[in-house]
Amino acid sequence: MTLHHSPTSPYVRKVMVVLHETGQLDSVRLVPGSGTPVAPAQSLLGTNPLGKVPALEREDGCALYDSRVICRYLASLSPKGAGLYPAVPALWEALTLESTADGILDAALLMRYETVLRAPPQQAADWVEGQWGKVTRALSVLEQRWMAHLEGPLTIGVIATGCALAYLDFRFAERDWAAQHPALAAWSVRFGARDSMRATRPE
Ligand code: GSH
Repeated sequence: MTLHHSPTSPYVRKVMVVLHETGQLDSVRLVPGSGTPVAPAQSLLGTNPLGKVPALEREDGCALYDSRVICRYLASLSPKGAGLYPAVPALWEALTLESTADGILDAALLMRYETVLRAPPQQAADWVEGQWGKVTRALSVLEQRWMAHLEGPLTIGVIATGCALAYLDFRFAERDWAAQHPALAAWSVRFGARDSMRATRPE
């Protein structure tokens, strides 16, 4: 299989962590696919018309895209992947946690694009702060409602949360989210020590 990849994409990192945790690293060839909405990677568009990484070309030539689809597919290929998607009703918990973490990433990425792709006079500060409001509300809910799940067995929701918090550290360190969310921050440090997270840390 071929994975269109970017070393700094947190969505790609979700996929890479799943590959590590399920022992499937050797089954995937990585090809560079970094791009932006204004400069998509041309090599990627034949696989994902949306121009986003991650995108996976399966052995049979079919394309899968969106990290949620790819992670679930890869987990289905390995006995070690079963626990990442527990049986219902726990499945709904894991998927909702993944959606919360991905929502943090969606808001954070919009903030990032606003500041790196637009000239300062075009940047909308209230819109950026509106995105950060989504992030901080979600962080509060993670800390109030989801710590037991995060401390439990590894699920796709746990992996997505680890990748989302690490992305905030990577791109928005100056916002110091950890100061307001100490329990979540302590969990993030512990989760970041896993081999799969250490091996996928962006430079
Ligand atoms: N929902 C998608 C997923 O979970 O895979 C989001 C993927 C995404 O936005 N990837 C970014 C990208 O490729 C890199 S972090 N952006 C290029 C673009 O939006 O054109």
